[in-house]
Amino acid sequence: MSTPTSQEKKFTIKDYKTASPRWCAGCGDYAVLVGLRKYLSDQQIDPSSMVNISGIGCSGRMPHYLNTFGIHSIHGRPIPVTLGLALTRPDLTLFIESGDGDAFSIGGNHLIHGINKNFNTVLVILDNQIYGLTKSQTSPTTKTGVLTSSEPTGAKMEAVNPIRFMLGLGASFVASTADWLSNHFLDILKKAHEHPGFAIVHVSQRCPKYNPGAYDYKSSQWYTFMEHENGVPADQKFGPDAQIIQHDPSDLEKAFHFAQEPTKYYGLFYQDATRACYDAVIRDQVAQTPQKDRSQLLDRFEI
Ligand SMILES: Cc1ncc(C[n+]2csc(CCOP(=O)(O)OP(=O)(O)O)c2C)c(N)n1
Ligand code: SF4
Ligand SMILES: [Mg+2]
Repeated sequence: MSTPTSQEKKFTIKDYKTASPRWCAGCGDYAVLVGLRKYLSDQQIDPSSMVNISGIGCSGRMPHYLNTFGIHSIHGRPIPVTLGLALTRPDLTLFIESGDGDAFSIGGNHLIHGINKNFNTVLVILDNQIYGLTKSQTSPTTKTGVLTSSEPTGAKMEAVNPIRFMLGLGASFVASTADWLSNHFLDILKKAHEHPGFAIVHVSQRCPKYNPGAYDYKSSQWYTFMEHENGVPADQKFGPDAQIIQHDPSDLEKAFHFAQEPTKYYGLFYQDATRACYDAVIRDQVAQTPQKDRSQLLDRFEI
């Protein structure tokens, strides 16, 4: 996918804008929204050929602020809603915006099957390590000891490791970035969009209102960029201060290794672009089954 020059651009960032967002001041969701609008304009995605699908949460408001088609669906359910679209409308660009609660709590079941079916979409998970919209309950990624409204004496359990979890489920694409790494976010999004299958972009997202200590976005000592010729470069703005290592995204064992380290890694953990995609498989099957034979497919079953 080559990026159009400014003379070739039909859609400007303004074309992707709608209502003014209603997030708290300093919320990382703003940066993600700006990044998404910039990406769509960079790639000249026709707003009428795109659907943004979300669940419920502060993150779930994202489709309201993008001038594309959008579905603000049910808590935890953006993945099955998107699968329906992927099966029937392969001509559309489908992006999902989900939260840590939406993706790993109530939507955890659907995440298993989205990953397993490997259908074509980009899933952006905005992880602020808290339930933001419902005012500060512990989420699966809340760190031990953080004071939340459901555990006012501090979260008791060890947080779910989202990268390890998704690699363990067999995801064909897992990348990690942060809302304040604007260039890196765009590079990761492009790589995810080019991926044939279920591409997961995990975003460290600031929630100054209910989880201000989750990410120290002012320093870069605690994270490391993973670079590779088949991955994405470190963010140039932060690269000089941050650690950078080489990681081949085809190496699943190393991906697990980095996912488990206490250091936070940003970059492409893993990609396998050779796997079958459920939506394409089903469409092929339908195309190869003559209309007259379709009604007989169930004849061998006693139902
Ligand atoms: C079926 C159902 N259960 C619970 C809720 C209440 N609820 C709304 S958003 C939310 C958590 C959202 O957390 P997260 O996905 O992390 O999003 P954030 O607000 O942090 O972006 C919950 C529990 C709901 N709306 N629907
Ligand atoms: S509660 Fe947190 S995630 Fe929600 S809008 Fe406010 S800062 Fe953003
Ligand atoms: Mg959250």
